[in-house]
Amino acid sequence: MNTTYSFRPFLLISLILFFLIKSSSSIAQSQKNADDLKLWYARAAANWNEALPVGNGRLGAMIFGGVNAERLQLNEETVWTGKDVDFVNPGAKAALPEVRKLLFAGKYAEAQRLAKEKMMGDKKVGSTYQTLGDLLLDFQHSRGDVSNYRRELDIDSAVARVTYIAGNTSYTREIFSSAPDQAILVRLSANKPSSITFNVKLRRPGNKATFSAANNEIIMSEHVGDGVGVKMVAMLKVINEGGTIAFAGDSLRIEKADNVLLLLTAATDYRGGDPLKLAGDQLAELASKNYAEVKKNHIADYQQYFRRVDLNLGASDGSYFPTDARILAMQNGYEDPKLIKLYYQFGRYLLISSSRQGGLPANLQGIWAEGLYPPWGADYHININIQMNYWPSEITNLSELHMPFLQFLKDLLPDARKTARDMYGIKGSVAHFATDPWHFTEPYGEPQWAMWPTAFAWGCQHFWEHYLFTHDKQYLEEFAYPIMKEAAEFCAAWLVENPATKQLVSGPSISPENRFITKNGDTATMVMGPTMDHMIIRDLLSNTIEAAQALKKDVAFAKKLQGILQRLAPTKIGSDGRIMEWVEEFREPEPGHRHISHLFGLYPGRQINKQQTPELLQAARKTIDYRLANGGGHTGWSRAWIINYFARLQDGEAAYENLLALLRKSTLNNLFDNHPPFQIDGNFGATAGITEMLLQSQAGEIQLLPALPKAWKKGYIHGIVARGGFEINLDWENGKLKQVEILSKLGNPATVRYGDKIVTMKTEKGNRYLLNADLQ
Ligand code: FUC
Repeated sequence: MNTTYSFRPFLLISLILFFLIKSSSSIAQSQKNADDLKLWYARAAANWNEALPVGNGRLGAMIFGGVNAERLQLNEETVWTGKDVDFVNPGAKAALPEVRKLLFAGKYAEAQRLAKEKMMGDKKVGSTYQTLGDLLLDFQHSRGDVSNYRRELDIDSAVARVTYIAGNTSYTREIFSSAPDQAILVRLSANKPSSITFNVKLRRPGNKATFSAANNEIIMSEHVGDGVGVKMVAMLKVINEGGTIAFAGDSLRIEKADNVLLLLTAATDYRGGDPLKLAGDQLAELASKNYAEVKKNHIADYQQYFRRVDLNLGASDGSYFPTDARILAMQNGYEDPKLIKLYYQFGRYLLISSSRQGGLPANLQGIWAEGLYPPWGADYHININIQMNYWPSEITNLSELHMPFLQFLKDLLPDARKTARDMYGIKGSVAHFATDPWHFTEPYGEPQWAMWPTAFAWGCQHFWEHYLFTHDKQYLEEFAYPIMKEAAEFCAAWLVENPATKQLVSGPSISPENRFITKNGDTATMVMGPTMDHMIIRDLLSNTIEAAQALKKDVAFAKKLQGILQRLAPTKIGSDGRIMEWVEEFREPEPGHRHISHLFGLYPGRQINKQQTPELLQAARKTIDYRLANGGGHTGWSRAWIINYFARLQDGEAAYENLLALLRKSTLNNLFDNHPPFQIDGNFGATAGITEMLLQSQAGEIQLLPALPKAWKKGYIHGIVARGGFEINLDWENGKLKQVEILSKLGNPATVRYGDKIVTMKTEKGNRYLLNADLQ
């Protein structure tokens, strides 16, 4: 791919023409409103993938912005069908030795058949995340009479706006989802009195919701999943200034108001309690408050997270154009550093808006999902996707927002213990490829994705990472370590000796969701000892040992884990120089497969690096190159992982090339990542990847600008975080470090590296240290 596109004047011209024809906004207006931290459009969303997301971690809306018909597609994070079910296959324990024997004998297809029959659970109760419903506004402005339309999402304040002129009146809709007040607010205003006339109602697909109305309120209720799921309630209150309000069928009709405020609350019984009372109490409390005050509190709450990081990658003309035009321009070869900045900060916006303490973690779609059957149930896939959601959390200074995922893993424990015991006859905790808010951990379906027992172990990496960034001993002792220990106990008992090599291997297991061709031409997936399992187990065991040492406890247990590590099958390089994914050098039916699991040790692990494992580093490079040469990176998250891989390989140009590819091929008009369809992991993975290009700290050093591409000649990133508790302000120019300011939050010593220069220094808690390009 050609990465050195230069700006082409004809593109700018074609963009201008494109938008003069397509929209009613003028270029002059566009220029006036150019802003780095706004997604904006000169037209309403034509479909869901163009709508704009707001969220407070729990309550979300996708804003379409139609002039005559506004739609807010609503979500509440606990609107799930399903229930807690136990579906361990009781025959698994007995089949386990036989499956292992077959695999050791190279009888892959037979082993797989047996595992499917005897080890998979039968999940009879389906579960899926669902929409809460829609908030619909019907304005009936006279058609053809609208100008100066603009729809925007300001990610610096987490407020969305729709503005336009109809007739001679300017209209403004302002929309946000407040965390302090747990509600979505829509404020409608106009520059002339008595101008606001519309109908408003709630709706839910499936026609099973019930509605009631009184006191300018509409209440929508449903026991979702036909009674197998949560009971949900959404409540809307309309407060008008001026004009009249009355019920009209299933809607409220507002006529000739000066301003109107719509308040929306919602609740379910997922955590107990009466949803009607929960939503009702929130609504009553909010209704007594002053709008300006509520908005101010929302913005302050949001900005305490968002404004911790500031990024500048250089100027571009792009920010004068609507966001969809900028994506189009990127697709046509234009490079737009300000769009990359917007995309980066949008990733942080999405985490702040979908993952708040006390709530569920961000699912496959964060919290934003349409309809009753979103792809993959918008569930928690734990064989890459949800882990990727949390890759940016610590490094982009959103450490608290990591907690919903850590708490969720803790909440899996009762089920994870039961599955370890009943399925494998082993102590400790285990989970397989996916789960849901009812916390199932058993495998079901096809062994190709399900027969994979290291999901929980991978999740445990996040416990240790949170500690590395915060050095919070109390958290480690009381919360994280006991869980890591249980997962390590499972792995210790799970590994078996390979009779041929005497090494310890994990299995039966897969390399997530990849397949291989056996010598006799069968396609299979299961082996004894897929590389990824060993990388994950090595990571978990090493982290657990370090945690035990930090807490000065469990000396004997740590020694036992050390012994296991010494016997664990090592990562091997194949005859073609690539890291081996499985135990043998199989032929691959899909050599560009989206999962590149066997490089876990490169990222998010820390087992492969230049200093200690140069051969593996070279082999990792070959592995990625081969995947890419065979069409790899075709899903958004896969491309995002590749950016992180190249950042860790310290190849800024390749990381940048893949970042451009992500924006060009896997990004929707609203900047959502495209799997396809929309899946949020790629947004989060790319935000992590951009950070990894600029700062790394996994190898005991704070490494500055490890993968800075030529395209980012001058810029800065302020407020990102390194392990050990350091907040970093980095500035560069002419492609070289200019200065770095390090805030020591914990008083730990710091080793700082820039290229070949290294300096080690003592620091004092709360002090800032300014170093120049020579690290002096
Ligand atoms: C993993 C991936 C798929 C998809 C799904 C939700 O299993 O292999 O591509 O992202 O999760």
